[in-house]
Amino acid sequence: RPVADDSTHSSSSAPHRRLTKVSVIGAGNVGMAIAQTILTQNLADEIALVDALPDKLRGEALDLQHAAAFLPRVRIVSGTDHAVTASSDLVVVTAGARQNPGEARLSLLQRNVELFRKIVPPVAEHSPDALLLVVSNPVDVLTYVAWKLSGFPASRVIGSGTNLDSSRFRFLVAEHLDVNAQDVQAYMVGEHGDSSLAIWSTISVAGMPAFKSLRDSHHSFDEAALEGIRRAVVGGAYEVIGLKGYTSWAIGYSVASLAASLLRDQRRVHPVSVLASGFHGISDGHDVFLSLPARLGRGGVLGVAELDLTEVEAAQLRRSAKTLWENCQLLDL
Ligand code: 6V0
Repeated sequence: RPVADDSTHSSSSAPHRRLTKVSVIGAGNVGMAIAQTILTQNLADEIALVDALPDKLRGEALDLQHAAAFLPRVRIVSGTDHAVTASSDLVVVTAGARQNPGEARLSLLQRNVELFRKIVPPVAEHSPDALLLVVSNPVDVLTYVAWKLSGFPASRVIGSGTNLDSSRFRFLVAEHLDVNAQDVQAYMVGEHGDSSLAIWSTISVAGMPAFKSLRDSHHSFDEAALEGIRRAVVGGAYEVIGLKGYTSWAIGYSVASLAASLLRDQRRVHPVSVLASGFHGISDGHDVFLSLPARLGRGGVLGVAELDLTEVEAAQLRRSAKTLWENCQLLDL
């Protein structure tokens, strides 16, 4: 791929912009929503798709290519071999085994570990400088697995974590207050899913800390409303899966927003799954990944913000970290 030239060029040999390549592993509902959002937001010059099912993969790739007349010029390649991902800047992993009826969570997890064993080492070998973004569930444990299997520094291995939960949180707070969700700051942190933590003190609207004044002045912003919002955030994914069978659009936009911050060095803060040992009293010896607000740029995780948590919130975070760490210890890695 062309690399930016030095400054000695003439006008007839203008330097090429370095091309950006994003690979998506797993061309299922989630992988394709991510690919199409990245495509329409013009975040990549080349998109590589990998799946284990060759016909479905070729169908998805062709379907996207047929939209070429309506989109920025993007090269779309696909293959069952990870060689198509070579020299990626960002690799998004969405491949995952589905839970069999009656199957224990740990057994599903171990099957996904076996899947990651086939995916992560070749991906890391083909793109040794890439950023690795894990979306497959359980995302926090699988981000740890991807970190171990890739040999990458922790700053380049990120789980999509509670970025999506936080977006649902912002949407529900915005609905409640009748404002635009883009003006609402509100973080969910911790484990993605059932035990994720809503940090009420982080709510601000248009930069104004909102929680205390809302509680003082807004009679409908009481305990019941808070619990209703938290439960709606946590139950959001189950509701969508119950209604349409899977979730796709929101995770597509959520991951595209992470891709934009990473690839364009935006240094925006996102709640994503990062190596959390040492934060909020999480034991230094426990290498767990869970979501904390992290500043993302071209180098990956550039910094992690220390939240001003209450003791109850910090204790909840440590409990999640302990459970995640125990799960990681049970894995045959
Ligand atoms: P899906 O539609 O079953 O897609 C999974 C795809 O992975 C399929 O096309 C498979 O063929 C493919 N696949 C299986 N094995 C391999 C392999 N070895 N190499 C390459 N591809 C392979 O599932 P869906 O797209 O709905 O979900 C994917 C994953 O994302 C699941 O683990 C979900 O639980 C997870 N999600 C995570 C979210 C988050 O916020 N982190 C949100 C939504 C879904």
